[in-house]
Amino acid sequence: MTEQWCNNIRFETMDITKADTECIVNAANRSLLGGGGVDGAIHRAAGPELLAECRALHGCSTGEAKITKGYRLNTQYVIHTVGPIYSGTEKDAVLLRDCYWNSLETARSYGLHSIAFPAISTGAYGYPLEAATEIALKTVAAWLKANPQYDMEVLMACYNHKTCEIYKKCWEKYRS
Ligand code: AR6
Repeated sequence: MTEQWCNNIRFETMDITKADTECIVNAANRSLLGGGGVDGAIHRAAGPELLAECRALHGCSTGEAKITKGYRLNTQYVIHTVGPIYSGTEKDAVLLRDCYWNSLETARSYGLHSIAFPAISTGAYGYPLEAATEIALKTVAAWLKANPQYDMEVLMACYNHKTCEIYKKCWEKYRS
């Protein structure tokens, strides 16, 4: 680990719809037509134009990412990714890793330099928070390390204090 990518990642207890990053990531479902949790909050805040653009995307496979504009959000773009529904198999971790990696790749392909993530799959999809956090942080760190020439700031938008504490604890463990 180098200082470089340590400085590019931060954690905040916040509602991701208030993030001021160039793009935010939505923990969507495969239809991309909205839902509850963070998906519902993003669609409510962005307004109906977001759903209209999502309709034209014809869904998204688990682990993949698709981008739309941000409409009434502060952010320019929303990257929609679909986390795995937790099943307790090894495939879960691979698919969750793909969500983070492919979202970062999408952001880079649009020339974006800041991104906010929610804790993908840890709500309705039932992924245990500690295990999901470890994958999130390791994947983001690996991506930043693999792209040293590309400036990317990553915000982990933790919906509540407990989530934020788990992220910070996991980060400290990973750093040492
Ligand atoms: N800002 C940041 N984090 C949030 C917010 C918010 N406004 N709201 C919830 N969270 P979930 P999933 C956290 O269920 O598990 C939807 O119906 C929440 O505390 O939103 O990937 C989709 O349409 C949790 O830690 O997403 C899918 O059908 C995390 O976001 C399904 O849920 C993810 O919880 C996706 O399930």
